[in-house]
Amino acid sequence: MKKDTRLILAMDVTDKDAALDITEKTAPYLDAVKVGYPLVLVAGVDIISDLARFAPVIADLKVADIPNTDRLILQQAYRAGAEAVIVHAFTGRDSLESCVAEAGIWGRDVFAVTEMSHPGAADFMAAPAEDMARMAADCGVNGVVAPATRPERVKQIRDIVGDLTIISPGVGAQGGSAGDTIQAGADYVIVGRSIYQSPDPAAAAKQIADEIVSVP
Ligand code: NUP
Repeated sequence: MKKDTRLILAMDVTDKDAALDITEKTAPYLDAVKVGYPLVLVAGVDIISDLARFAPVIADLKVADIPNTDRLILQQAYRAGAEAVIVHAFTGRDSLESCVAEAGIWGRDVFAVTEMSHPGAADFMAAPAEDMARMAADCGVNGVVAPATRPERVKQIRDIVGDLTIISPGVGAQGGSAGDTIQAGADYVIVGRSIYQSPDPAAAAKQIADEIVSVP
């Protein structure tokens, strides 16, 4: 994945034509586009290759199953053209190792979620997040997903994962700031609603990309 604008669009629009249109218009400001269940369930898995015409695709499937099922899911995502797949770390080492092995076969990436960005993540995920980040790094994932809503956690997770890639959702609609998140050590921010719900998504994406560039 190139590291140019450091902006990843979360494409959760549930109308296929609108999703493709917005992705095309914002593509000059993106390093990747992330697609998850809302759009895949509407448009089918082929939406991955459709979006890949505009930017590398991260399949946010938050894979969380036994090792064999995880492997089968990742296979389908990579076969469809995903550059990377997001998986959950909480399922443990064997599941994560299975994902890393499958990614290796395809020469693609896998990112592990260690702590989510919404308030409810504090209920169960925050306490073991550092252990999960350590394990994920140890398993050989390419990177982790860390919350832009808590830049101090991004900083702590950066200390744990060293130079692995950190991608951070939670900017804009969830209250996080792109600049603060990049400053805290994230490589990329993931932004959805603040871009795709804007009357001018390209201008919104450009504004965030400009904010990122201006981080010292
Ligand atoms: O911890 C996470 N928080 C989060 O928001 C992990 C995620 N993968 N996401 C996803 O990022 C979420 O599912 C959505 O696709 C995107 C954020 O979108 P928005 O809040 O900017 O609209």
